[in-house]
Amino acid sequence: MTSKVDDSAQGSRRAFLRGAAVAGATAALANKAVAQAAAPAKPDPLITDIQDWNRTLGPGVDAAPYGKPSPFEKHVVRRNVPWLTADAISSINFTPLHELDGVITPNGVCFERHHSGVAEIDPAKHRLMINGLVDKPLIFTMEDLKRMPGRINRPYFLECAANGGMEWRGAQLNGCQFTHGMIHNVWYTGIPLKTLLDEAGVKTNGKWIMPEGADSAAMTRSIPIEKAMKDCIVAWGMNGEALRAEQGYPLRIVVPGWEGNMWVKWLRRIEVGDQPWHHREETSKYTDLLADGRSRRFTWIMDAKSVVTNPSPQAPLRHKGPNVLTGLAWSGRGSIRRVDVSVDGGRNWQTARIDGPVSPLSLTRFYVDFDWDGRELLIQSRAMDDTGYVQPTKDELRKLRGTNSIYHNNGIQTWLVRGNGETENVEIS
Ligand SMILES: Nc1nc2c(c(=O)[nH]1)N[C@H]1C(S)=C(S)[C@@H](COP(=O)(O)O)O[C@H]1N2
Ligand SMILES: [Mo]
Repeated sequence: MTSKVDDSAQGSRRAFLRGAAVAGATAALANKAVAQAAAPAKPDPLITDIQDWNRTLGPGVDAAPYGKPSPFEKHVVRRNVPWLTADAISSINFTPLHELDGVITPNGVCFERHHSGVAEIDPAKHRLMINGLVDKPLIFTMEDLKRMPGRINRPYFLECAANGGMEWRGAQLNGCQFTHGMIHNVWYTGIPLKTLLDEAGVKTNGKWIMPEGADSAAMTRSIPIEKAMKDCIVAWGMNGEALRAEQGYPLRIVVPGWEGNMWVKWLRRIEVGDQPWHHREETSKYTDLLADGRSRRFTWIMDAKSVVTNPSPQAPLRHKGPNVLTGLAWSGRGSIRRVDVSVDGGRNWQTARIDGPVSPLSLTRFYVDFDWDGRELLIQSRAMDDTGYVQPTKDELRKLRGTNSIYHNNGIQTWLVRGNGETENVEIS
């Protein structure tokens, strides 16, 4: 069920290909994939014989008061890259993008990033304080927040700024789970931050906010007041239920379209100030070191990006004939307007079919239906958002930013599909 690269990201094969070296991969995808994918009916014991599950009683409703995935779906799990973080507490794992479909990330497989592990907080003892440059400092209980008029629900992606960071200098990790899996897309339930700030009354010199976490990292970031007032949410719900502990239970701040680090979990305090605080996470970390030694700072917005999730190294092509290629696209600046796909390393492009909701600052699902004749493919996808921004190649990105950075890599990904269907992370130069 799983491929050989599925359980580990250790394989650090680097493959650099010249576009011209892949013979014959110039044809566009044949878009006539509705030919028969199933075998013609012939005697098959799995359809003619009665199976065990067909004749015995199964467990009743008391077996699982809170449901879990089928035991046959054990491979659909978050995974980590062993060499990436030194210990399990300051840690990161990755969403299994190649095992998912649609646009919503199920709560149990949302990637996690913790700087000092998961805080366990009794919601009855949790408080949110708003202080600093406000007329009236306030302290909210969880119950205060939950009964507040003006509650909203919104779907947003959260992408860590370091997503793809290991790929800045070349193709490295074999699987979109590892190259692109520091992202999840969730429906949040909560109260607009503006509602709380208005209740506290932000003073005219209040220009920045600083959310603070109740974990032992006490994560803090500076956010401009315009963003706080525009669309930030103080959220207690994800995908219809309470936040998972890993995602900040009982409360986190949602900062749509902006880098994941700012989405403080276990949110306990929001201070209003007249300037940014210049804390660790916006000075030594989450700044983009350029080739000349200068750093870009306050690079909050996640630019448009996409990835083909199937086929990909953990999900090789298994059959010739009709197939469906699929992937995800997103932009921190707005909605995805179009996704193009190439199978010949970027020489020819065709527009993918977008299916499902296209919601701003949220993942968008795309498909290309195609017939695979067994030839080698160099698969790429390129997202365009409604500001007209087009996802750059990795080389274009490196020309601007050099190779020192680990953050904000939104370059085009290439997968090499070999004749036997095995798929590898490569780069074309
Ligand atoms: N309190 C707190 N908030 C935090 C962090 C943390 O370590 N502590 N990590 C940040 C980082 S770097 C990211 S990318 C996101 C990850 O959110 P997730 O664990 O829901 O995927 O949370 C952010 N918020
Ligand atoms: Mo992050």
